[in-house]
Amino acid sequence: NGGILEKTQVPLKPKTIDYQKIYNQIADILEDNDWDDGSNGPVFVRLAWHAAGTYDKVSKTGGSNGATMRFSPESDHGANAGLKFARDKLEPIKQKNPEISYSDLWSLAGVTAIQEMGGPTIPWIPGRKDADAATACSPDGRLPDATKGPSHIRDIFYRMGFDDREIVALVGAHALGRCHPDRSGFDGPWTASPTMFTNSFFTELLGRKWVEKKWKGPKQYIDKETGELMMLPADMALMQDKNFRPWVEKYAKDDELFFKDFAAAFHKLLELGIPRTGEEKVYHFKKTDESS
Ligand code: ZEM
Repeated sequence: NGGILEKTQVPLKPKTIDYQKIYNQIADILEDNDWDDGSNGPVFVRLAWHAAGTYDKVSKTGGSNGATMRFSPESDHGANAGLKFARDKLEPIKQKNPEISYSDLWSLAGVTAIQEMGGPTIPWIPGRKDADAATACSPDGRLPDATKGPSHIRDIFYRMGFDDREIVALVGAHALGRCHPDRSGFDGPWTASPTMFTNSFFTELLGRKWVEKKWKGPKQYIDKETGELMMLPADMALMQDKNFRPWVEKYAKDDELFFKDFAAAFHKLLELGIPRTGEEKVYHFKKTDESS
């Protein structure tokens, strides 16, 4: 046929996005923070988690698809207090890379932060689509309440489809960051190295004596020795519950096991509610200190 193809027959090449490049750009702004222990990493992890942790496996609603936290009322849910800071920090990266959805960007920011702070490689799959209106917002009350105990924690995480082992692994992310009185009302970091992803949440939880903090704020614990570290009632529940506690002990002893379980559970969290065929390319990003 002379090799002539009608223009319309030329298959449209889907625009490929260089996600490693966007990962590197996020890595570049992680330390663009001169107050919060010097890192945006922890709040990026919290953003990715709160975007995804609204999933309900029965109604198949919620989850990171849609990036509905951009809209009121979800942006104003008490649990999401302070996350505007993280969304605004990521906005210049969205402007530079308009082809990535907000929902992919937020989940990628969580993965980048964990890896760059020394955590495990988290397999990541793109393809989340942004919702265009607030009608898709998740209802309030789907994220865990820090003042509550084991049965509440199980209600919340079983609704997403996690088991006890995965719950304990996920909360190990509290090695990172801190509580802010103007966000959650609680105060202080869980560990002495809040910008390093380690198993120290578990070693601190088991290794210190925790006493109730005497203050006007919400009930929380501080370590008796220095008073500088904290635990939420929900964190203490992991140590007190007979089915959670064995995992706390295992992760405190074995950081490799924790890294492996955390990577799998965090990947699963970011996939909740995303339509997949099973044919998608899975990305494993290079940490910036390995890519040069
Ligand atoms: Zn958190 N988390 N979280 N969490 N979280 C806070 C901060 C951070 C709970 C919770 O109430 C709170 C998971 C599970 C649970 C992070 C990651 C993950 C804060 C403090 C509270 C109150 C917010 C503030 O004041 O800034 C409860 C009750 C949980 C389950 C029982 C899971 C799962 C996470 C990720 C996998 C991170 C990284 C932070 C630190 C944020 C920052 O800005 O430093």
